[in-house]
Amino acid sequence: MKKKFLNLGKQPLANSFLTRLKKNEFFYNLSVSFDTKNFLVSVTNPVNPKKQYTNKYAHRASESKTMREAFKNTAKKLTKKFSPKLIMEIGSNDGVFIKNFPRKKVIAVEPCKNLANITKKNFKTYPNFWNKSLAGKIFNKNKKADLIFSANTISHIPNIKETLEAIESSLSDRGVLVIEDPSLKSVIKTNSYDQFYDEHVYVFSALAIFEITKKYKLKLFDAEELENHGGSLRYYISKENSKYVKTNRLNKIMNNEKKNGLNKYKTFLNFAKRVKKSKKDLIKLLSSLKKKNKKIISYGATYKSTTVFNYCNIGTKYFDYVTDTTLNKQGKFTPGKHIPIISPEEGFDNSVDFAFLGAWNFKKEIIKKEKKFINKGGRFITHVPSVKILNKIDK
Ligand code: JHZ
Repeated sequence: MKKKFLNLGKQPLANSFLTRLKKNEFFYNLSVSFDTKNFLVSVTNPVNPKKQYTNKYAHRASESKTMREAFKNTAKKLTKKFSPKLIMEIGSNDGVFIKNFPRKKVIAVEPCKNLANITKKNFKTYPNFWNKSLAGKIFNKNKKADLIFSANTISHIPNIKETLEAIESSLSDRGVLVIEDPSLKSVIKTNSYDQFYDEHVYVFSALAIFEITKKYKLKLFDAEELENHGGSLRYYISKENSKYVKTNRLNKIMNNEKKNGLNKYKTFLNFAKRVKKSKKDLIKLLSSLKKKNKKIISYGATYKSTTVFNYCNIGTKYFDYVTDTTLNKQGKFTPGKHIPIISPEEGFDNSVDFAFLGAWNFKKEIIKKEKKFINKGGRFITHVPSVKILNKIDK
């Protein structure tokens, strides 16, 4: 049974960066539920994917050095581990993962046409949503995938039943599905409620993935904790009759999730209380800095920030602007709260006193890069795991 535990209010689409301010912006009600039967945590009423994954999709996975390196290492590791002859990526974005493989071995699936256009120059790319009909078009009896990879995508597809059925029918007998998504344990532990937005239909745990894959002739046999995006899990899934057996590493992760109460509704109710406190604390801190006439900006026009800004109702009253390195976000306005987005070259200068870490998941990379700002007395603000001004030596 699905039980609601968190209400994040009226939200725009996290990706709907505006070129000009329009009156009829789309909003939906963002609430999050826990399924007591299969432990799945999901957005209660998901938005239609056709509204989200358009030819104007903003996120470029290649934008951070951290992720470019992470995908390169993952490609190496999976090649060594599974020697795949045919690889498919679901949600290939700008090709940051597949570019590490010989082009003949790769099939890319990417519904956002602007992104599919990037990879189609070098890789067989299907500019479609992943579903059974597409799986039938790509694969047949003699052609199956040995490796299906999907990072930060399976959690984005509302119809998990069809997604997994289509994957099961596309895997070779020795084939492995490897997926990566932000981990529920990290979200709960670090109070990063901004991992909930329209695209993050699910925030998975190993407990939930174990239950759900079982239903569709698949088997979760291993998992691995990752630092990506503030704490993610990589899941290794095979056909139910494969040679793979459940690893100790997976058992440990699942036991640890139970210890952290990820199978109990009460855990999520407590989390919701902490989220309310985080909102209060952030408004209090920003207000006090504004009273002292400090200039505050936000660093990284993330989708996550859309949740924070709209849930906390904070906009241009506090932030002069947001800086972001992504070209197609610059010159636009943030969804819902309409804060202007400009390039760091233009906006991250000596006039800035405080920068809110919208991209807190790249805190290490950013702090390393912005030493000059910190040495000159500038300070970063974060809300993860709790609202605070980072001191000079915070890492
Ligand atoms: P980023 C997106 O989430 C959306 P977001 C998506 N739904 C998802 O699941 C995750 O990615 C994986 C900028 N930046 O991707 C670049 C700087 O400006 O971590 C990006 O716009 N300077 C697919 O949007 C943003 O920050 C920098 O130095 O919540 C990071 O966005 C760095 C490192 C980044 O999260």
